[in-house]
Amino acid sequence: ASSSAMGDVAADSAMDAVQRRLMFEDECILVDENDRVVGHDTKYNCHLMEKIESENLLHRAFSVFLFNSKYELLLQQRSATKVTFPLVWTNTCCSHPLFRDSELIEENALGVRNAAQRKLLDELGITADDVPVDQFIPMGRILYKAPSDGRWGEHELDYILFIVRDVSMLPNPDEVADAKYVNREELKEVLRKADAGEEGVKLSPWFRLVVDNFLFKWWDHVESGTLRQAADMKPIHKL
Ligand code: DMA
Ligand code: MN
Repeated sequence: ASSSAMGDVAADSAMDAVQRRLMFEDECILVDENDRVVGHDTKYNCHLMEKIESENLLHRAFSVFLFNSKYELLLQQRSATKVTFPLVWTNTCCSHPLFRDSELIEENALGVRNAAQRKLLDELGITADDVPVDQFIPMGRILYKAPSDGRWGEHELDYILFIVRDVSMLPNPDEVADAKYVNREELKEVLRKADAGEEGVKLSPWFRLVVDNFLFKWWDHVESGTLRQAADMKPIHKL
């Protein structure tokens, strides 16, 4: 046990300083499989695969899909310094609502929408007036588990939020290596390259789950302005 503890200390001190701070400062919301709040724990503990398995830790998260007025989807490539899933391509912005009053509000997923607004600014420099909280449409909830490299991984109850807005952005290099808008054909090309194992085109597991289960049908509703009719927050899809 002591040698593995030493290994962990060495690994933690190699962690990027910005990401390490977030690992200990961010207090995630623990939920059960029905999305009822059961407690809270550090982002660090919530993403250690060993803890996820031994204590069955499940935490609440969100994934934003932002479309511009040409109905193109904004993708981001995670920075090389992210502890989990570095350099993978994924949806616009992902993170966690924190264990604080403003982000625990359950009515119409307001807490999650508040967190999404906070992280769009932090990760992409998109200001709150460009993404008003009432413009996020909670489309559904998924539950999934996915290992990253080594000790880390995800086990999340993830709220899928769509928003259609033209925005200005200034990506934060601590979080984001690259960002680009894609139309459906361009996304399909990205998927094809990822499936072929092409260098530099790895996708996050949660993005892939949403792509394979929901994205293209919801994209139709983006284009026809009928997203609110397509939303269904009642089921929790175990993927
Ligand atoms: C966590 O995202 C949320 C999902 C849906 C994977 P993240 O690792 O980007 O979190 P953070 O931005 O807080 O580091
Ligand atoms: Mn997480």
